[in-house]
Amino acid sequence: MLDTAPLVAVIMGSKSDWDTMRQADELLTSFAVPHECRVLSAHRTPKETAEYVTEAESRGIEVVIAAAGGAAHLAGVCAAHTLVPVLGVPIESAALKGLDSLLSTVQMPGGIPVGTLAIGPAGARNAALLAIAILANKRPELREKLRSFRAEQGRKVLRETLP
Ligand code: RP5
Repeated sequence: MLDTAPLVAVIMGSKSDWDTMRQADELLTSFAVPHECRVLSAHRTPKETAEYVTEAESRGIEVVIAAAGGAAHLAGVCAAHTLVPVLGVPIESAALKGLDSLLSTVQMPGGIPVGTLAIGPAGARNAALLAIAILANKRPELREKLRSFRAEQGRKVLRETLP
């Protein structure tokens, strides 16, 4: 985590989500995007979650990434309390492999949007990249880093050899 006011808030419903969400943390760190990560639950800490998200914009947060598994209402609850874009990451649950989390996160009734990413680690990585892309709209240096990231990713694919 970087020592400046955070632009991105990464929150997750349980510490058990960290194995997945550390991938978002690592990507944001590699792009030098100031961010903070913490556990907040829509059902276990409803008051603190509402307070945190309500205050996010005034603290300078520009994107909220919210990850949860099972009856994953965290991202929707966050979106209800802020105008800042909320990106939802459905955590892969043990019982239903994250299909429950996906549907709970993606099926927001019209009016309160959540930008939902893929289930699990791919969703965590893409949430970070999408947050970076949102920030990059107004930050040319970040846009250049994103361009380099994509170029290097492509070069890596082209370097692949098969047995
Ligand atoms: C959700 O319940 C969390 O986001 C987590 O994915 C799931 C299980 O939580 P734990 O029982 O592992 O704390 O709230």
